[in-house]
Amino acid sequence: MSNLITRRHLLWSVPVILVAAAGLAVTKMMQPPPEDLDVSLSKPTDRGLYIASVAPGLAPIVIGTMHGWVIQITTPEGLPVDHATIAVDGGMPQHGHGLPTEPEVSADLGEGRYQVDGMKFNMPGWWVVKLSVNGPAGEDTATFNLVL
Ligand SMILES: [Cu+2]
Repeated sequence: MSNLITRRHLLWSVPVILVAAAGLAVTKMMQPPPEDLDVSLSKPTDRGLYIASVAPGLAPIVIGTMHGWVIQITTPEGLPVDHATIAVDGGMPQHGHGLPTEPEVSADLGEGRYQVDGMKFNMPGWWVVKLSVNGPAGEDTATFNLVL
C-alpha cells in the first residue's frame, strides 16, 4: 500500500517538476538586461591592443533581418589596422544560446575596416557580439552589448 502511494507521488512529481522548470526558464528569458550594460559601439579591446568599433548596417536593427556590419580596427593611437583576421561570435547571455547565424568577414575594405555579413538577431533582449581580432600586435577580443 505504502509502495503505491509513493509511486503515485513520484508520478505526480514529474509534471510538477517540469512545470516548475518551464516557469523558471520563462522567468529567466524575461529578465531585463543588466542596468549598467555598456552599449558603446567603440571600445578598446580587452588587452588594450586595438580599438574596435562596430557599425550595424541596419538602424535600428530589425529582429530576424539578415544584415551586415562594418567593423573598424585601429591601434590605440587611432591608426588603421589592415590585414587583421577577425572572427565574430555572440549570443544571448540570459538565454544560454548563440547567434542564429555564423557571421563572417566578407571583405577587407581598407583603412582598417572590415565588412561582416550574415548578422541576424532572432529575438528581442540582451545580445553580445564578440570579436576575436588577430593583427600585427597579437590576438585580442572585444565584446559589444546590444539590447533589441
Ligand atoms: Cu534568446
